[in-house]
Amino acid sequence: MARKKIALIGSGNIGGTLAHLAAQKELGDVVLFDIAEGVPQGKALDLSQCGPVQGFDSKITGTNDYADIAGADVIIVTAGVPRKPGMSRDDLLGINLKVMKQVGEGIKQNAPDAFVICITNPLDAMVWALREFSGLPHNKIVGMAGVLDSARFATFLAWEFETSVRDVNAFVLGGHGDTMVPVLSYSTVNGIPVGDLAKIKGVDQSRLDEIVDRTRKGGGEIVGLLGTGSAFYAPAASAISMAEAYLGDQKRVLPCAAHLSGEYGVDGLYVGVPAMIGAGGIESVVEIELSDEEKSNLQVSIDAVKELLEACKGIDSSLA
Ligand code: A3D
Repeated sequence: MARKKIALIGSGNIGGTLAHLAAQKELGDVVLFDIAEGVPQGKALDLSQCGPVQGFDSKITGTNDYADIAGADVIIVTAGVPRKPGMSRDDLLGINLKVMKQVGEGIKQNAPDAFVICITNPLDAMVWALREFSGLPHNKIVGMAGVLDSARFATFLAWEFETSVRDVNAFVLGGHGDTMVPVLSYSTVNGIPVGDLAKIKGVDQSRLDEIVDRTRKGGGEIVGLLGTGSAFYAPAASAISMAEAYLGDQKRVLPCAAHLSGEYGVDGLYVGVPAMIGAGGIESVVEIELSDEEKSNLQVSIDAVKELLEACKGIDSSLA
């Protein structure tokens, strides 16, 4: 059987880490793409030289030509620019929207059968725009945010309860950003609801609220510490778990920005919800019962996503 092909559009911090993880796990051969000349080629060469040390045979190449992504099974998109001081949200939206247009056309022409995972921010709008520009079926394009946000939530809960992260199942819904909805009612430690464990361990509600708040601001905390750039190790690991779910037909239920057509009362938007990923891409969206408070928090998040889409339509009339 031929090796799988993983194309990474954007060879920056996340792109490089994705390439390393994909090669280490031998998910397939890896193509790093970027508009910056030399960067994907240099990273590919460096990463290829990990092979003899780490014992992997994945072939890693770098390119500035979309033709080289032809036949990719999975594409992970991180192309774009981060928000810089003085740049408004709309400025960033305008720049990354143009990037999504180029990337969408590149995918449409060269790898229309791929499963595409978008990471570029603002995530919920960019994944929607990428779908519009590429014309791929909705089930073949998904946004990565929920796996990362849930991992952050799980990390903080494990630290609080002094338990292994492996036993924590934490749940985050909604858009990526301050409006995300960490759902305590579906978060457990080896099946024990977090609320029950908190009572046993004497952790009060205000402490749980602090953990929820830290999760919401998890990306910003890292940006503040790094001084330049944003998180990349955990975002890359999260996207790789989604790629593995697709390539291995694992039928994993993962929180991700999936296209909704009626689920959760939403039509035509990408919103962070639990979805099953298997060989068919996003095979189904799982609609869970939410409390009134969780529902209204999710609605705030959905409204924020809607606002972003309206801004996109104002910038690029072909999306209206
Ligand atoms: P960075 O290291 O700046 O890499 C971005 C790469 O994109 C650079 O190498 C650029 O040269 C390249 N690029 C720019 N324009 C184009 C283009 N038109 N075509 C192809 N490549 C291009 O950033 P990063 O890797 O740290 O982050 C990438 C994106 O992920 C950013 O938008 C971040 O905001 C976003 N991000 C999202 C999450 C989520 O959880 C959703 C988490 C962390 C980062």
